[in-house]
Amino acid sequence: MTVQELKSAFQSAYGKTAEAVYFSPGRVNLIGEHTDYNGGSVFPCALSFGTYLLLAKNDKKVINFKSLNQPEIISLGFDQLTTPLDKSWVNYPLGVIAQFVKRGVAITEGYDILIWGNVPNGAGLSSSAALEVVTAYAFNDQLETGFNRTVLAQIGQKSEHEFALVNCGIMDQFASANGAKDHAIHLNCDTLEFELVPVKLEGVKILISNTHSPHKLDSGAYNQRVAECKLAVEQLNKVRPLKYLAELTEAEFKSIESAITDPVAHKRARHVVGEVQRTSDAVKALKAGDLTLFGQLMNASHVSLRDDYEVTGPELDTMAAEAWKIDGVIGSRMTGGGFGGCTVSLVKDEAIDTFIKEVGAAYEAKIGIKPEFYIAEIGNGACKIG
Ligand code: GAF
Repeated sequence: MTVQELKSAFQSAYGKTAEAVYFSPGRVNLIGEHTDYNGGSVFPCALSFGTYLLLAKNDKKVINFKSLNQPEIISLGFDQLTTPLDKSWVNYPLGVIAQFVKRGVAITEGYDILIWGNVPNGAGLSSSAALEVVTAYAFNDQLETGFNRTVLAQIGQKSEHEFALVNCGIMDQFASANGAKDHAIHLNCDTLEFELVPVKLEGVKILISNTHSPHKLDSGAYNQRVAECKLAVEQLNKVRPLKYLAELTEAEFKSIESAITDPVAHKRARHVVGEVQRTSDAVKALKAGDLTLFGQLMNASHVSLRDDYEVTGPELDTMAAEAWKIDGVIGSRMTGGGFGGCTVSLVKDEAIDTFIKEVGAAYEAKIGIKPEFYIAEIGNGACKIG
C-alpha cells in the first residue's frame, strides 16, 4: 500500500485525517545467529519493508488500535495500558506503551492508531520488532520523551519479554531502530556499541528465500535455547568466572568445555562460541571485499545452527542445501530465530533466475510447500514519514 492509501484507510477507519505517519523496518541477519543474548555480536541489515503506524490524537482518553489485517478496533482506557490482552496482536504495540508508562511517562491524551506492515508474518524477518519499534518511535516523538534509538530498541525488547513472553536478545529491535541504507550493523550485544559497515556487492544480490514454514518463536523452543546457554554458563563458572558464552575464544572454550556436563548445553555453547568467531571473521572479510570467505562462513553458520543449535528443521535445511548446489551462490544460511522462516543467500546476478527456478522447484518437490523469494534492499531504520 502507498502512504496515500494508508492515509485514506485511516480516514475510513476513524473518520478523520491522520496527523503523523511513522515507519520502522524488518531485518535480515547476514551472520551472528543466537549470539545476541549470549553477549556476542550480530551483523543484520534493516530491510526496505516494514511496519507503518498512522495516528491522530482523540479527546476520549482512550487509545484505539486498528490493524488493516484485523476487522475490529481495540479500544483501551489509560488504566488498561500495562496489562497484556489474551492472545492479541495488540500486545506488541501495547507492550511498548506499557514500557513508557513503567519509565514514568504520563499518557494524558488519547490516540487513534492504524497499523499496516509488509514484512511477511512468521518469516523470521522481524515483523514483531518492526511493530514494537515503530510504536516506540511514534510515542517517543508524540510524547517528546527524547529516548535515543538504542533505548527505543531496549523498550521494544523489554516489551517482547513481558508481553509476548519471548526472552529475545536485542538484535531485531536494534536493527529496526538503527538500520542505515546499504549498510549492515556490526553490533556488540553486550556493550551495544556498533559500527555501520557498507555493503557494496558488485554484481551480487542478497536473496531471501521464504520456506513458508512459520517460525514459531513463541513456541518455547527459543526460550529453551536461552535457558540451555544459561546452564552452560553456570557449569563453566565452576572453572572460570564468566557472564556470557561470547567472552570465550574457541581455544579457551576447548580448554574448559568438559566442565559442561549437560551434553545439550555443551552443543549449544559450542555453536555460540564458534558463531561469535565466524561473525568477527565475516565482518573482516566483507570489509576486505572477500565475499568468497564471507559465503563460506555463512554456510558454516548454517551447519552449526543445524547440528549444534538444532534450530533449522527440514524446510530450512532443504532450502540451504539446494542453494549450495547452484553455481553462483556465494553463501546461504538460515536467518533469524529459526524453526522455519527464511534463508539468506548471496547470489551472483547471473544466477538469480536459476536459483529461483531450481531451488524453488526442488524445495517444493521435497517439502510440498511453494516458497517465495525476495531480493533484499537494505533500508534505513525507524523514521517519521510525514
Ligand atoms: C530472534 C530473536 F528475536 C533475536 O533476538 C535473535 O536471538 C535471533 O532470533 C537469533 O539470532 O530473531
